[in-house]
Amino acid sequence: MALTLWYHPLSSFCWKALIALYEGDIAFTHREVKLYDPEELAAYKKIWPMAKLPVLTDDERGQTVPESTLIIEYLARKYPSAASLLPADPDAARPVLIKDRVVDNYIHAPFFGIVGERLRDGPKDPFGVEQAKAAIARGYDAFAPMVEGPWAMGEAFTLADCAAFPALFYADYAVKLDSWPTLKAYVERLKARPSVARALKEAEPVFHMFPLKDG
Ligand SMILES: N[C@@H](CCC(=O)N[C@@H](CS)C(=O)NCC(=O)O)C(=O)O
Repeated sequence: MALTLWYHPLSSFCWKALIALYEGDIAFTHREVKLYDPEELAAYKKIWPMAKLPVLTDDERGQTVPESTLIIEYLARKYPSAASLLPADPDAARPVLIKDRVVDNYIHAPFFGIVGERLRDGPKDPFGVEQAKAAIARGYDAFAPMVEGPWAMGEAFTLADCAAFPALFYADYAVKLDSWPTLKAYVERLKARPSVARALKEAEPVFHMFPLKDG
């Protein structure tokens, strides 16, 4: 098979890429990477020196594509079944990319700060965690009015939705979405989407490893 997704089933950014692959019904090989295994980490760094998941490799075209947003852009450009995830016209693509950036930079990134603090062996940083929670709340405030219809762009399911689901699903463990009812309802709609439900189902066997699962 030409495409391989280097991933981990618990990884939120990998869910983003998986949702896009499932949306486009694109055949690929799952290649799980355990970054906590020194040997796997060393081998993976040869593929992507930043050692972040996911990466998509395309053996037929000789391409290595890191970064979840770029992976989805690649799928949208190369696979007609995924084309609607990111419009070809740059002016039409820009609002999708803006929403993707808002979610990744202002919700997903501060959430990762909280996970990092929880996993760290060194001194704890409750002030940093509170700051990250406040940043997530500001991200929710900014993103909520950007959800235009059933999906972020209205009727079309796009890259912005692929990005939003993992960010909102996981951030909800740090800052409950209850005070943002439109986002909460959006997450429920996303959960019912077959591509999202499939990524969630695949994560079930490893979800016990998620450090914030019990609050
Ligand atoms: N900007 C990257 C972020 C990727 C990322 O942070 N992935 C996490 C997993 S969800 C990771 O690989 N973490 C491992 C580490 O930081 O050591 C993307 O969009 O793909």
